[in-house]
Amino acid sequence: MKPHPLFRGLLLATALVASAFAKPITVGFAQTGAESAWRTANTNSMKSEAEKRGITLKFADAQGKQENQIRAVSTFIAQGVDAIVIAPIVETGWEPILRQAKRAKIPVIITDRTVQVSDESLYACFIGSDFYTEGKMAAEWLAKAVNGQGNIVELQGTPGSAPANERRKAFAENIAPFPGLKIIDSQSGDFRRSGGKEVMESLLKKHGKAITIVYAHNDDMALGAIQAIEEAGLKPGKDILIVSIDAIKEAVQAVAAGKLACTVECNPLFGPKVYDTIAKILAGETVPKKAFNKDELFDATNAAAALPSRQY
Ligand code: GYE
Repeated sequence: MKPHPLFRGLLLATALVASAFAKPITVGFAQTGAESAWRTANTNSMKSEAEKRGITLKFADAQGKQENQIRAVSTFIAQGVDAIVIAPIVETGWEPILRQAKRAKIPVIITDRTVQVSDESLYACFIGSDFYTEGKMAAEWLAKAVNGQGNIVELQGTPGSAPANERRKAFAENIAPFPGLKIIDSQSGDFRRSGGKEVMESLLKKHGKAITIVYAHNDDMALGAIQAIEEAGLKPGKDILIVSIDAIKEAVQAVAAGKLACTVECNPLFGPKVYDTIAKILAGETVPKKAFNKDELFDATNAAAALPSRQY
């Protein structure tokens, strides 16, 4: 039976009053830094969604240093924020500060990168991508595209970070069945465009034409490597095939232009999901311990068509 219109009006008014009186919340966000276009998109998603929802966001840029992140979390605890969000630069070293947050009864949401802790109750939940699956998708796509043959150089992300660890492991394990595919060198470009370019320059000097494939742990390093390859007088996409991860718009453009062979998506736009989850936790609801975003892959077959709707 439909409720009487008057009753419906009353319900609506009650809901409005309740939301107007709901205490605005404060969230502390310890971000890694601003190393890549992926990171900028992630920061924007967290900031703009907080603004939309009237949430006070205390934002700390750790400039790539874990000690800065730990200090920021410690300040958030002292300020008594309602929830803390961390995008952990590296996987280890988090237990003491997480224990402090737990003692202060402030829920911690780990986003983007996972942590290694002996006690999973030290954080409320994880929201981000499945880095192992991304590395596996890149390896499987590559093995097929090059028929299991080639000399690979790997551009690693930040040492000790979950995406570098997982993307490295997944790729190695999934090219293992192809003895003709070899990783001849592997170095870190720290997820930066400048890092990818510098490392690629030195790898080209060291290995010359032996390199037939580049596997970059993110698009920024792949785009830097493309610059280095072009400056060395070689053709990306022809002389050297490049695969990477993130699917930032510029990389999907490079795929459409034939310079980048494929990019596996890693969606950074999870601000809405983070705040939905915080609202549930603060309301006493249980949330899944780990929630992974669904990611796809862009290559020559779908990059151009995907471009108009890419949001980062
Ligand atoms: O792939 C890279 C960024 O942690 C998933 O960090 C993130 C990675 C992303 O700098 O571009």
